[in-house]
Amino acid sequence: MRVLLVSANREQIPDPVFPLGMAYVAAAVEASGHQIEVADLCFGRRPLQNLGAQIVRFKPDVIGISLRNVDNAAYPRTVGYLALHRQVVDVAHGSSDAPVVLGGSGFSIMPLAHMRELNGDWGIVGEGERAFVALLQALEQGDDPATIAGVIPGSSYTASSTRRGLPPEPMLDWNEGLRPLRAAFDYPRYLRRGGMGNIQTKRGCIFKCSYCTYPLLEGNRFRTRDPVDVVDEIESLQRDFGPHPLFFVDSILNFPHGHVEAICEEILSRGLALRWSCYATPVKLDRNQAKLMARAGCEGIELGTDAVDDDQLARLGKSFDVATAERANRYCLEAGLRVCHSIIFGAPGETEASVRTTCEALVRMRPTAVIAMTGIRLYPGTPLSQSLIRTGSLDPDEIGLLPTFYIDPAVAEFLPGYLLKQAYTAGNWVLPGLVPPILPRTQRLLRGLGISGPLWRLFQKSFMQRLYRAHFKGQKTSWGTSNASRKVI
Ligand code: B12
Ligand code: SF4
Repeated sequence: MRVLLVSANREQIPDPVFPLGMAYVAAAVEASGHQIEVADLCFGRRPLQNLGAQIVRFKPDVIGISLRNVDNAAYPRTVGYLALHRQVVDVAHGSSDAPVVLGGSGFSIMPLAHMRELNGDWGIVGEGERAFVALLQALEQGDDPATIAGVIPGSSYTASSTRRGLPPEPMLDWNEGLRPLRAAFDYPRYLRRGGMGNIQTKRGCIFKCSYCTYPLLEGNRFRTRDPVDVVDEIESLQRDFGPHPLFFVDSILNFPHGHVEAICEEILSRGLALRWSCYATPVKLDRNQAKLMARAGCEGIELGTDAVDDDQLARLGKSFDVATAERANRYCLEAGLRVCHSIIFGAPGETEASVRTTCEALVRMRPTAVIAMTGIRLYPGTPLSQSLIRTGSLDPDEIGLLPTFYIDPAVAEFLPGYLLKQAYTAGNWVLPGLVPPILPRTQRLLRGLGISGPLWRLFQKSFMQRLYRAHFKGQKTSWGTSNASRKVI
């Protein structure tokens, strides 16, 4: 079959992100003998016109569309991507009769709402490598794709026939050795535009943080990849595209204990000079781990700390306490790693006192940077949403494509002013929903100077204070729709 895969993401803040998930799906589709083309809409001025022309020329039998982001999950300056996604699907339908299959992380968080809003013919929830290939096979053979695990039908679905045999296991088996088909994309363009190369060493997360979608998207157990295979891929990336910074896209790279250690040892044994960064948990982050990561080229980690107050950590379902977070922070700084803490203010139970406790601890810990969210974007199926629904505080219909945020009423008024003051005084904070982290023109300037990798590692107090004093109202900060309508509970 002729299969066109479309990556709809045009967001370039904080940097353009290479569509790794779609590159995995492309590899699986090509390996199963289909003819593929990709349309990556990230760059260029006329993505929709180009897409239409490509569809007319290529005449695909099936069009798969990857929807990565729903919105920027930031309050109150929310940016949504639904309008762009609608245009992309409309172009696909308008240029061809081929069935449109929706997938990707953004889609998978709210598949039914996306199917309703975007009029897809089929949707694939979760990992696409196996389910999409099985769907193509079913379409080719006239079987009913709706019986495949992970596949959901669109509104025009009428059962045609019944598939024989068991549905395939929807999860990828790393032992198959599948590698993302980067060659089908303009990977170097992402690097030129300041993006990082990306690589995945495992899927899943065993933790149960109250608001988090990652276990829902990737599964609630870790499926780790052979460290030798990971470093083989890293080595070929650096050879094929020249030295460039990498981001490990794992939910958390440093857990389970031993996995990142094995990857670092392999990097060191091959003498690779790398620059990389990752998400990490304070859990079991010890001195040795921090030192080893630094020696293997880690230049910064983003710790999912969320709060530095024991009661608040417990309420957020975190699996560590303040002492562990402070120790992890210290070990990383001692090892020469830059540390950015992700913090969420306004979760249930937050009080002015707990906000102050977290802020004071962050001053004491002297991290490189802090990314602080005001309120929590609610997603279906997370422990937090389920508990708010159980207690009658939230109607399930309120969680949708137009974001609903939870901010504890006890701090709703207090937070914005207080956080802005904290950020201004500290000079190393990003407040994504209150102050745009970076304006596109500044980003272009920095990237034009050859600066890549996470920008938070470069924060200077004087620059950040100028940023906070500037007037942002009305400025376009992203490719999405600014101030997408939203609700707060
Ligand atoms: C790593 C990461 C980042 C890194 C990326 C670094 C890099 N260079 O790669 C950074 C920090 C830059 C980042 C930024 C942002 N991110 Co982010 N990120 C992630 C994370 C943890 C992993 C993404 C990833 O690469 N996964 C690995 C690949 C292999 O998986 P995948 O993309 O899901 O693809 C699989 C399936 O989805 C499916 N699939 C994908 N495409 C297709 C297509 C078809 C046709 C089919 C059938 C299937 C299919 O099959 C794939 C293979 O199994 C996810 C959370 C998660 N666990 O998924 C959030 C996530 C994608 N991010 C999210 C968001 C919101 C953002 C930001 C908007 C945040 C912000 N305010 O700045 C920005 C946007 C940046 C941009 N330019 O788009 C959200 C998106 C959903 C939402 N809420 O809108 C997620 C899901 C986290 C969440 N909150 O739930 N992110
Ligand atoms: S916040 Fe991090 S540790 Fe917690 S469930 Fe999500 S990915 Fe896992």
